[in-house]
Amino acid sequence: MSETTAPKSPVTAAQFADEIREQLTYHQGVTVAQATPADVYVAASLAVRRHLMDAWMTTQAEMVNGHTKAVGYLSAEFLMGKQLRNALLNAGLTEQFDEAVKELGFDYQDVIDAEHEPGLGNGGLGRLAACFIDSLASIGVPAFGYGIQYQYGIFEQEFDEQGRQIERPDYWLTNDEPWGHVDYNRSQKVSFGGTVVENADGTKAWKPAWSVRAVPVDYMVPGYKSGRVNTLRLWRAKSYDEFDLLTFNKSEYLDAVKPQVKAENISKILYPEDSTPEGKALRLEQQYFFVSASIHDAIRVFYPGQDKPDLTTFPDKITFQLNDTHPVIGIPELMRVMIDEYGYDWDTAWSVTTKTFNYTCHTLLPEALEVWPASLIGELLPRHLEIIERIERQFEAELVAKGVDAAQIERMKIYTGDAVRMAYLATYGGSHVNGVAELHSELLKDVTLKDFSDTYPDKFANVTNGVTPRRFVKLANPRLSDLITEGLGTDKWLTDLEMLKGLAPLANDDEFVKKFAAVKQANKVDFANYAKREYGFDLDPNTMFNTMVKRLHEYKRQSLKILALIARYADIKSGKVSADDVMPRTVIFGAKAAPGYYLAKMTIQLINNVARVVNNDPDVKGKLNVYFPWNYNVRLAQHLIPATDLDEQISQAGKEASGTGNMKFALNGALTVGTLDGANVEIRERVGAENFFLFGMTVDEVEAQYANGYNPARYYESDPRLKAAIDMVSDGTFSDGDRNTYAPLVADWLTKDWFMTLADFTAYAAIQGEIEALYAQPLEWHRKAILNVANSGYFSSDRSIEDYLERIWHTGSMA
Ligand code: 26V
Repeated sequence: MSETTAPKSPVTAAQFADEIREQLTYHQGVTVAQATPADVYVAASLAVRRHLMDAWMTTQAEMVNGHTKAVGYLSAEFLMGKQLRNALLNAGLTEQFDEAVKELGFDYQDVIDAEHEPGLGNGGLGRLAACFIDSLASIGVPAFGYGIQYQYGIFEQEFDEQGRQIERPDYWLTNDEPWGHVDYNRSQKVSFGGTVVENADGTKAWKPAWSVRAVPVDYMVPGYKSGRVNTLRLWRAKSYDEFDLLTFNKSEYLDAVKPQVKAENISKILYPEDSTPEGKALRLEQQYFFVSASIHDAIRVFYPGQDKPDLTTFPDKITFQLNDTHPVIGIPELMRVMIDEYGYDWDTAWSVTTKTFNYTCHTLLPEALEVWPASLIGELLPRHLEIIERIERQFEAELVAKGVDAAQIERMKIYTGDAVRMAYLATYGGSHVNGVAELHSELLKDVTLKDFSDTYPDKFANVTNGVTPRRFVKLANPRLSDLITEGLGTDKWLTDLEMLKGLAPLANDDEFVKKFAAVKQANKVDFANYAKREYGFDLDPNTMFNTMVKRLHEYKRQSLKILALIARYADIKSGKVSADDVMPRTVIFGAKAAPGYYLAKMTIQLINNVARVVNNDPDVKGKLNVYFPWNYNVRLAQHLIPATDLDEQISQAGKEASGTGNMKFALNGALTVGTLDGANVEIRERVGAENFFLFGMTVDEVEAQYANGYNPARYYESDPRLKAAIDMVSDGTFSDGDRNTYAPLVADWLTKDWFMTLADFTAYAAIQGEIEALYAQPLEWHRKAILNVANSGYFSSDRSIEDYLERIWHTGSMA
C-alpha cells in the first residue's frame, strides 16, 4: 500500500484516552484511580492493537489471495525490544498517546518503563531478524517471522562485589503481556523419536514416540506508514498429556507431570551461547519444533481447507529464509512432509525443497557452524536421518558427475557417517547462500565454503546487513530526527534513508553543525541522567563518550580496549602525559558473556575492576572514567547509541561477519574507530576514509601472521606501554594485590592470543592521538559526524530487504 492509504491517526488524544479507560475497565477491571502505570501500559497496548487489527487482517487476506510470494523468515531468535512506542509510531498514534497518558494523570516515562523487553535473542543475529521484519512490513512485503516464544529469554546480567557476571533468569512473561495473541486453534503437532517402518508398498512411515503441541503466539508487525501489518508467529510448546491420570491415581504425582514438563521444556529457555554450539538434544528439539510447526503452518495458510494441496506450487507461495544453521533441519522436514504426508516422489519433493529454502550465514568462526552427531538426529528424528543419508548419496553422485575429485567430495560431505554438517546441508538443499557483508561473503566463498562456491558459484550472493531507522533513529534519537527533518525539509528519509545524503552540504554550514553538536550534547545529558537513575553512575556529559557495546567475545577484542585504557591510565598517573594535555574521556562498556565462556567472564571482571580503580583514583579524576552498565539490551542501546561520540569496532580483521552496532552508531552521529572487518569496510568506503579512524592489520596480514607462527610475546617485549599495561593486570593492581585473579587471561595473551590483540595494540594506541586532536576541535569533529550520518543511508534494513528481494527471493511488495 502507498503512503496515502496509511492509517490516518483516526482518533484524537481525548478519544484515545477513552479507549485506554475502556481497556482498563473491561479488560483489566480497574478504575483509572486504581490503575498503576503497568496497568496503563497494558491498556494502551491493547488499544493500539485494536487500531492495527483491520490492517493486520487485510494484510493476511491479501497475502493468501494475492500473487506475491511471501517470505517466511525462520529464526531461532527475534530480539524485538520494547513494543509499545514502536507500535504507536507505526500506527500514527504517538502524540495522542502522550497527551492521553497525561490526561489520565500518569507520567509518560513511568508507563513506558512498565514494559519489560522480550529478550528472545542473544545479539546481532536476533536483532537483525527484528530489523528485517520491521522493514518487510514497512516496504509492504507479505511476510511471516517464525520462531520460538521462549519462556525465559537471554539472562539478566548483574555484577557481584568482585565485578563478576551473575546470570539471573529473565521472567519476562510473568507480567501481563499484551502483545502476543495465543491462538490455540491454530496449533500444530510436532513429533519426536520412535522408529521408521516400511509399508507394504515400500513407502516409509515414521512411528514417533512422543509429540508436543506447538501453540502459535502471534505478534503484530506493523509497517511504518505502509498500512501493512505482518505477523511474527512464535511457537510455544504445550503438552498433550496435561496430566496422566493413570499414574496420578497411583499417587505418583511427580511422574504424572513428567511428560508435560518434558514437552514444555522445549520452549522454556533461549540458549545463551552465541558462538560455540553445544551438541545438546534440547537445542535440536527446539530447532525441529519451530521449523516443523512453521512448515505445516505455511501449508495451512496457503492451501486453506485443502486435503490434497498442490505442493508443487509451494515455492510460488512462500520462500523460507534460514537465519543461520539453526532452522536447517527444515530441509529434510519439507522432504519428509511432501513424501510421507502428501505422497510425492523424491525428485518432486527435492525440486520444491531446493526452490523454497535459502540460507544466510552469520559467522566466519568455523567452530560456530553447527554439526549434529548423527546418533542424536537418529534418536530424535530417525526418518530425517534416513532422508539426510539419501541426500548425501544424491549429492555425491552429483559431484562425481560434475567431475569433482575424490578428496574434495570427501571434504564436502554433508553426512560423514558420524555427523551432519548443517551449513553444508543448507548450501546444497537451498537456492542461495549469502553472507552479511561484502568482506564476509567473499571470505565465505574463499575459505569457509570454498569447495561449495567452486562447485556451485551461482548459489553465492552477498546482502549487507542493515538496521531499521524507525527504531534506531526516530525512536531512539528524536532530537536528531527532528534536526534531520529540518535539514532536509521532509521526513520522508524514514522510508528512504539514502535521502540522508542531502545533509552532506550542511556539514559546511556552521550553524547547522552547531545545532547538530547541541543535539549530541543534549543526548549526552539525557544519558547521564538515565545512567544516574538506573545505575547510580555519575557521568560527566562534558567529556567524550566513548562506547563499546556488543557481546563479549575474544574476537571482538574488548581486551584491546581495556589494555589501551590501562596504558592511558598509567600515562596520566605517572605524569608521562601532563593532565592538561589529556582530553577527558568517559569509556562505557556493555556486554554479556555466555555463562560458560571462562575468558569472556574474566574479561568482564577485569573491566569492572579497572573501572573501580580508575574511577576512585584522584590522580586521574575528571580525565578518565570507566563505566560498565550491566545487562546491555535493546533498551540500553536505544539510550546509549545517540549519546556516543566515539564507537569501537575493533575486532580482528576477518572475524566479525558484519556488525550492525557500527551502523547504528554511524547513523546517530558517532565516529568510529575500527579495523577493516565486516561492514566497517563498507561504512568507511561510504562515509569517507577521512571520517573514520582506521587502524590494525588487514585480513591478509592476519593470515600471514598465522602462517608464520604468531608470537604474542614479541609484542609484549617490544612495546613498553603494552608491557606495563599487562604487568599491571598481573601484578594485582586491579585485584587488590592478588596476582592470581587474572593469571589465565594474562597467560592467554602472552602465549596464545589467537585474535592478535597484542599485535594490534601499538596501532590502536597510536590512533588515539589522532582521535583526541580532532575532538579538541568540536566543529571539525561534528562535521565528520554529520558526514557519517549523511552517508550511512545505505545501512537501512529497508535496503537489505530490497537486496534480498532482488538477489535471493525474486519477489516484491504487495501492490
Ligand atoms: C550460534 C549459536 C550456537 C548454538 C547456541 C546458540 C547460538 C545462537 C546464535 C548463534 C549464531 C551467532 C552468530 C551471530 O550472532 N552472528 C552475528 O550476526 C550478525 C547479524 O548478521 C552480524 O552482524 C555479526 O557480525 C555476527 O557476529
